[in-house]
Amino acid sequence: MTVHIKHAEVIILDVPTIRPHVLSMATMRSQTIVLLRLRGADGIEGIGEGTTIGGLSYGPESPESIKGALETYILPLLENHDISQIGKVMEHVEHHVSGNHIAKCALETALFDAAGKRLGVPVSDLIGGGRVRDTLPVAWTLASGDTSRDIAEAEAMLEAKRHRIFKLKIGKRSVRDDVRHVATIKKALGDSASVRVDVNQAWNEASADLGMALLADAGIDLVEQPVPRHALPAMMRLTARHTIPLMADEALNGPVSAFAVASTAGARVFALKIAQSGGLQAARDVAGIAIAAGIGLYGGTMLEAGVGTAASAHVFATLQSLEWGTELFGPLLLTEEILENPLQYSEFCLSVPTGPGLGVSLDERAIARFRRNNQ
Ligand code: MUC
Ligand code: MG
Repeated sequence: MTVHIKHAEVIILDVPTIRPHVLSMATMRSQTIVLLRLRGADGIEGIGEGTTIGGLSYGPESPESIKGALETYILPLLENHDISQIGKVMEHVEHHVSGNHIAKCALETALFDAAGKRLGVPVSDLIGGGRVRDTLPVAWTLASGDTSRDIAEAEAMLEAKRHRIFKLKIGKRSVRDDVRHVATIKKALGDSASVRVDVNQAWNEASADLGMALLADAGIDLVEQPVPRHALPAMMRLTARHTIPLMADEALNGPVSAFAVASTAGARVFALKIAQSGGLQAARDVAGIAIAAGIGLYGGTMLEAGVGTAASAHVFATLQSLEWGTELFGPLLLTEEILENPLQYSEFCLSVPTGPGLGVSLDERAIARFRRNNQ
């Protein structure tokens, strides 16, 4: 059956965070979520999310550009197309729109959600060979900007059995000050937790050399994107010089960049993100390159709310190897839930939803409450 679009709407929500989230390039006090609601002529609605971090400070797309790209360029391309044919639609969009990976991810998520609902199966059944796991280990980011507050937060998470992997955001202070902060936290938590850092591109190669050596001595397990995204030669040299694994994040923007990093041995681990990759299928292609190259996988986030988090979970559930776990905690950083039934976190893991499509539905009252004025 051919399905045409009946109605499409792009909504921007601003939802406060439970505490300031301090990254090297921005301090978040709220998260801006872009939702796409796509209704077909068969009455089935697919929902997608395209979310970034810190306005334009993380990457080249902003919430406003994601909304604009969808409304002005991408959605008009779908007119007269059969939106149940996800591969064909995405190929058509790719042909006419370059870049804009987060906007494309929002679209593909909505198409997969609708397709799953139409077929009565979860999105994970439509990707790769289907799911190989029902739960995903979830890390928590300690980024309050204060060492003792971070330790108290981590201890509470361990006690509640919510997280035992902690990612620390560094790169704002001097390398030695940052390492002191990280080492103090690792010492307090001991072997009960895996402690990792994300530098969000803040170091040059010399700082990264110093930082990685000191972090390895402090018992840290992983260093994420220490140098700028385009510094592939530096990533290659750092990976070769240090036993502490370097994880690529911002350097990965879909399969072509993943191949560039893999073929230059620029990382030992990939942070896999559906938004940064340009969609669910592209993320799976990035994972395929990592697996072929012997690179470890970690399920990353753009701190999406429930929709994007569920979409990521469906993809990550299909991966045979996910040895570094995931960081799908986005909804837990927000003061309010936007789903009717929140995603379930227990025993240090997220349960991958089992209902048709993404297996989530929006809480309309929350959407009305957090919707940006005039959007
Ligand atoms: C990033 O750079 O990985 C993921 C977790 C978090 O706290 O920030 C993000 C973005
Ligand atoms: Mg990162």
